[in-house]
Amino acid sequence: MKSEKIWMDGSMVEWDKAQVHVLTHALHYGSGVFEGIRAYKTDKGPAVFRLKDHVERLFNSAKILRMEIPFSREEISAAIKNIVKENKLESCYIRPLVYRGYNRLGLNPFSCPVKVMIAAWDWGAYLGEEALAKGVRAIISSWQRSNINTTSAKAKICGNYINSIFANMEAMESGVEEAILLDSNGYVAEGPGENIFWVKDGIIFTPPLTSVLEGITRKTVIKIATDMGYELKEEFAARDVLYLADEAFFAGSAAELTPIREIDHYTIGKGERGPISTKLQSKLFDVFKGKEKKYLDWSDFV
Ligand code: PPE
Repeated sequence: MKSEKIWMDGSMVEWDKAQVHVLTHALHYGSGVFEGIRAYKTDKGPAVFRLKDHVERLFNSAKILRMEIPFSREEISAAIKNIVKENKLESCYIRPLVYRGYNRLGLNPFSCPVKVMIAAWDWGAYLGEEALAKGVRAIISSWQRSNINTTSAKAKICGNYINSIFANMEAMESGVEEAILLDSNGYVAEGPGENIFWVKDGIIFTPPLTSVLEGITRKTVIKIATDMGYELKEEFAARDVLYLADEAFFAGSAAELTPIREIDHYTIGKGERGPISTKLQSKLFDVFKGKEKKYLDWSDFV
């Protein structure tokens, strides 16, 4: 994982020189917020998918963590496009991070400067190339999604991801590709870095936003599925609803649309990418790649 330049606080820095002090507040306490965005190769060059929505969520996350970003939305958007251009990437993953830098330690973050960095690199399929076609195996994590009064699910806060990392490590140690977290009431919440959907009798379901990240891919799937004529419901569900689902899939910027073929050793549907997942995935990739006129507003050409 490497490209040439990283944008740091307004300037382009050589990849290897993009470093911070070891007493950076965010390194000790997770006091930062981030985004994960993809740019796709199109006929008209790389296009950043739903840039405006990602930048808006970055500013909302920063607001929740009481950080004033020292750049405007326009400046951050321009920097995101620039980092793709500067690294000559055709398609890539983009990672903006806003974090409390170095001044003094102690929990009070307010004296630490708010720093911003944006990196971009070539990142293939999140859960492996095969995963997109064949689906992944998952387990219900023994770690539960952080309670809504433990941290903010609306904000993509660095520190939140320890919860996700516990779930990820458990999945890795269990020999499966991904975890599914339940919320503190016991209902299905999301993956460590993805929202979750399932299909039963032709209807598509996803949990309400209470304790999960308001995913931009989730929003996209809901819109295109509805436009395709599918019925889509937001519902709290127990784990056994997933076991008996006809299909299930993860959705996220990194994970795109990854089918789930097995959960806790229960085969989901036929144990392969299901028919509705296939249709949605194919449509979604067309939309990502700017091939669907109707949704071209979502593509921001570099
Ligand atoms: N839930 C969580 C907890 C989450 O981290 C993500 C994104 C989503 C849902 C889906 O959101 P969206 O990307 O807006 O559709 N996870 C990011 C980080 C993954 C990582 O491993 O790093 C991502 O997909 O970029």
